[in-house]
Amino acid sequence: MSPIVVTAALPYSNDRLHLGHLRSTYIPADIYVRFLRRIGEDVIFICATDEHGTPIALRAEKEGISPKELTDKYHPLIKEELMKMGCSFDIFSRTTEKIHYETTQYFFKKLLEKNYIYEKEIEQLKCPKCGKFLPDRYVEGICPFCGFENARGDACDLCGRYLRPIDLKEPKCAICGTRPEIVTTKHWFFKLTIFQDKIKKWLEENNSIPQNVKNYALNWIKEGLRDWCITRDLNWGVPVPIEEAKGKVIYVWFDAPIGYISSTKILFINKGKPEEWKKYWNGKIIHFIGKDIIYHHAIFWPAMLMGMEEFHPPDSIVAGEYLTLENKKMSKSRGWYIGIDEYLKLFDPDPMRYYLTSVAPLDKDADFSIEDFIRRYNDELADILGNFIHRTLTFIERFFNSIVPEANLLEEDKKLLEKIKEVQEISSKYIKEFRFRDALLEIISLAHEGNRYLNNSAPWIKIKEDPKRAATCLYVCVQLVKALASLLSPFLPFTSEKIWKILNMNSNIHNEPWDIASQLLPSGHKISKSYPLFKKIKSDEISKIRETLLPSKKLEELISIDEFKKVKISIGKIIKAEMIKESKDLISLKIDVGEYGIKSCIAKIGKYYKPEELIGKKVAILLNIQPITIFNIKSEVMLLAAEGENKISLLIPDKEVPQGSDVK
Ligand code: B3M
Ligand code: ZN
Repeated sequence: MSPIVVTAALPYSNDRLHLGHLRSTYIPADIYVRFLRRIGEDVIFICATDEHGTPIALRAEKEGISPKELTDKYHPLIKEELMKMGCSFDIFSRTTEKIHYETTQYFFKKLLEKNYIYEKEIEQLKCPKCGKFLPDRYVEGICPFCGFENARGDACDLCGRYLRPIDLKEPKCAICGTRPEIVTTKHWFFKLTIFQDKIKKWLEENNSIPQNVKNYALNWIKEGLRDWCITRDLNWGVPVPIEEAKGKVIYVWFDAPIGYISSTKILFINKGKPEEWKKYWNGKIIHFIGKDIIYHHAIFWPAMLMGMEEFHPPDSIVAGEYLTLENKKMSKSRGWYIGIDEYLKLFDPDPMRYYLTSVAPLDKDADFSIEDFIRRYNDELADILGNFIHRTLTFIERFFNSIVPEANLLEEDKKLLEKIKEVQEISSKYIKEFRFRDALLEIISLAHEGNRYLNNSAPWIKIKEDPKRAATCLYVCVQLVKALASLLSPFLPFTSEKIWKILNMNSNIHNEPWDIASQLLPSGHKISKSYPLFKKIKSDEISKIRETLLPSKKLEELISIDEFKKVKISIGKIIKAEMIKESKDLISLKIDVGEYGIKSCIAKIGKYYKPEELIGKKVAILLNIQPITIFNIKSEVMLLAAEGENKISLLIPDKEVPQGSDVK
């Protein structure tokens, strides 16, 4: 049995985490590890906070504190909220540990000795106003690949590509907004290019790397890799361990993944076995990450490991796709997200673990909506799972004095008991394939079947006419309850412990072998008192939940009714529409606004509407706006539209009204 290291991406220690992080990375990783432990694998689960780099330096600078003060503040908060969600790390360390610095410098020196690192004069951005170099996130601008307007100097959030600050179009200093100038300095580069073929081969031949990760990475390789600048002019980070590089630090994306190794070292130093970490890094390595950092884990990191020679590239990289909130992209800066701490004020961890796992497969985007969360909490957790368990156990309490009754199994009973074993096997197969949703649905199907069986067998009626049949039914049901407690343990660890306790099992379910699910509870076993596991959410509680969880947009300034009356909005009919050729997405319109006349209008909707489909539409327009001229065409009115995520929708009256109708 080969030892296994499972890692979860190291969160930057500059902010609290939200549901998106849980969904993409931490819950899947935790499910996987809890499962491996139960099947008896020798696994360690590693995480830490990532404490270097411009995300930290920048935020500290904005708050007027030192980077270390900032990370000291967030490390314990992040650790606590992940632990509260049930993440069962063996260690949650920090990249500011001494061992981490030493390990990172060791990597640098060894790769330098092997000639995989070389130095080169390069052009860099410097802010003339701040007088500072602008590495990575110190610059913002337009992505040269996809045109995304808020790309950062190290990566584009939209297309996921890794960037250099000088690649950005229209760069701006992130601190003061000044346009930076270009200067030359010396930096150190990792020869990524010579690993290109090796990485390609490794990706193509490795069947346990999920397809989404492979596709992204192989596409980037097709575009061609570039050598990678791994030093920065910054005073926060691991110092470059050579004399000529005084004052420079190692790039955060070089040191962060090494954090997986340094944290493993610390784990075993703490256990008093300082050499033991090697055994694990010679075993299987599985990284859980969010999709935005595939490049770093599937390209940079394997190349570093290959270059070191004493390590091998990861065995798998599991990347969770994005989670939207009410169908809009989550964004910390715009305040549109649900923090873990906010969620935990209202609910236990398990309902969220359940929702985030079952909402969509990990390699597909998913959405969190409060309505859906409450519906699934009530319908699936309370009505199906919770109810089945509670009913079974209270019937046993009531009719059989809390003692598991004797059974005379008929064919249908045996069939249902066999189902336990099937689910135990298939869910195990799915978890091994990182198909956590499929596994969970299989397990929950046991509760569905249990409910159906319980309703059909109606032991509360049978207890009078055919008590033996009632006994058999409840015997079968309690076996399902036990199976559920066991099989759910990776997914809903707290609920599973509760059920295990109610079943009056003395052991810790998390230490029991996976196949205990199908070992039958003997007749005569006494159970403890049951209680409802999930309290149903009532409809009058919903608005409070919404208010607590969902950020609401703050209105800056209120206006009076008289001010609003100055605004003239009317309905107009589009009678002419053509693309403005010189532009990418501007459409020139003529709009008939009844008694207000025919108005010209330029609308930036070419990405979403074709000119021909606009003709004849009645739309809302703002009439009394100051006219402007674009491409020599006058625009007298403004087209009103609702703006969604990558979507624009014109406002069209619900009932037929003549053009020129006022909107009030
Ligand atoms: N600190 C977090 C992120 O970019 C980054 C992960 C490091 S994993 C080695 O989301
Ligand atoms: Zn500046």
